[in-house]
Amino acid sequence: MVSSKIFAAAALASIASAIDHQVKVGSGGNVYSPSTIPGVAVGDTVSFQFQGTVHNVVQSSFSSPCTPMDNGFSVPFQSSSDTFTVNVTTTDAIWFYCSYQNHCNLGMVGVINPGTGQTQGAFASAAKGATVSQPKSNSAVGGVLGSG
Ligand SMILES: [Cu+2]
Repeated sequence: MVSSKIFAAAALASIASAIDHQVKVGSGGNVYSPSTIPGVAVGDTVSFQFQGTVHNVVQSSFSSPCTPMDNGFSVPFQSSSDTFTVNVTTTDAIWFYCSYQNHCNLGMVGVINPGTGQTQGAFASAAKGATVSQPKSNSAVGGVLGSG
């Protein structure tokens, strides 16, 4: 029974220390604010908070900035004030973009846990001339879409 108590305490500690990193989507233009989210630990969440203008969030890769990543997260276009929450399960860089019209080309891209030499600015530069592709799913994938 001692070991199960230790396990329960460790589980509680990890829940208590998880941080929700909030990102505004389309606040003041075709941007994520912030567009670079460093220091996100495994077990933390990132909440993309839509602001009433049409945008979405689609996970991609550094090498293909405006193309959905296989098995990545995505959410359909939102024009409400809903929130899309993603659980972070890696400390590797997580790249994302908006697939509405040419927003990705305009620099509506972001990164969770950028790596050395792979910054949001470098990603945005690569995104300028990229073909913008849509996610395969018409529903939220890899995260939870909720109100508020
Ligand atoms: Cu957008």
